[in-house]
Amino acid sequence: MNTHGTDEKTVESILSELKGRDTPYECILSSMCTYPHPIAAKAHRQFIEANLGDPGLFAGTAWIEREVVRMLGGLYNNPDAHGYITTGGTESNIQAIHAIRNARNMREPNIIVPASAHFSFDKVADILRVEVKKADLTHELMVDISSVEDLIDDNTIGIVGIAGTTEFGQIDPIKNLSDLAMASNLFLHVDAAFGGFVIPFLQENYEFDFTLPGVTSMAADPHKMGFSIIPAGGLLFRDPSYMDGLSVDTPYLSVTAQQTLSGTRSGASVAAAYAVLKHLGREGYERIVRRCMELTRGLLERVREAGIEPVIEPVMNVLVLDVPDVDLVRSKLKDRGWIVSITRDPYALRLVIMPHLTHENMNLFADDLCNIVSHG
Ligand code: 0PR
Repeated sequence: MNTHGTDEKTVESILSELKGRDTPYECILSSMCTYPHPIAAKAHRQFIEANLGDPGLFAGTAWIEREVVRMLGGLYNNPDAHGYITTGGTESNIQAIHAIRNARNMREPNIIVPASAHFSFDKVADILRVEVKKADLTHELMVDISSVEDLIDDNTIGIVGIAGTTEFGQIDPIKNLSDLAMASNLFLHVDAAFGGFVIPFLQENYEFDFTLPGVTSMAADPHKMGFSIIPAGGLLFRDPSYMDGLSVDTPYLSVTAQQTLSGTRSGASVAAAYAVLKHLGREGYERIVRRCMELTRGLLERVREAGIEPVIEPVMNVLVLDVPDVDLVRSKLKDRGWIVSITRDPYALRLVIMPHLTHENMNLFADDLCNIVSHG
């Protein structure tokens, strides 16, 4: 650290120079995050100092968090859901399995996740010392129920379904997983970190939430398609007993127990999530999702004309394309300013069509992609 302070103007100019090195979202087709809604940014600024680690000091912010949990519970058909706003899908997944593990108290517990599960479940295995078994996928890239069934043994405490897989945007058969969980007396966690703010607003209906009696917890992130500010993840449990199992005593705080992973945590993120949920309402999110789906389908139509096919018909705003020589195409797209991603199995080009993308830049992108694939 420098001995003497630096004047404000200089600090600001250093920051602007560094900000200029970041990639603007308009070129990014690889991310599940986006520019936050302006109302979220305003609320964030307003609550910048609020610490939900000591909620008795911030009664208004603590009320907001309960209200966001209530709104999410309503969205996922369980007005009695309990939970809190985490730092994102990773923390939600860790805490969901943490709660399940504590509830079952077994010596060598295991859970079963789809092979398509996000890498946060590898962190779950490492941190919680729960074995994470990976179930096979069908050729539609959904979890294969019979593979999940085969993996269940006496030490299995829970299973996981993904509603909106990271790589393909596919939705696992959550209804079948719920039936299986009920029949086998297992917990079922639904990772809807991405899909939670897409699926309820699609024209098609998918059963993926607390309507299904086997679903015991869910992750759904405001900082992805929720249009809010990083970090903000939603973690919901069917009832309060799961949160109780995460409790530690905090005798000298304004509350005497804490169930969260972090101690000090951002009230600003929670206020931002509240502001954007309240402001957009279901109709607002429907509009955003409809637009992302139109862009996704429009792009698919364009690339199909050039003979490029998707690996699966897109279910949500994630489009995975089967192109020859994925790495070369990816690097040539990068030369033209586009950042795209890949999937592992099959190895293909992955595009996430987030709200920051427009018809104009999708057209430019389609021109570049078709051109690269046709002419190299
Ligand atoms: N569950 C699912 C289904 C996810 O897709 C993700 C992240 C997580 C859990 C973990 O969420 P957090 O990253 O909030 O802890 N999915 C994206 C991914 O790993 C996250 C992401 C976002 C990556 C923006 C890159 C990026 O630029 O691909």
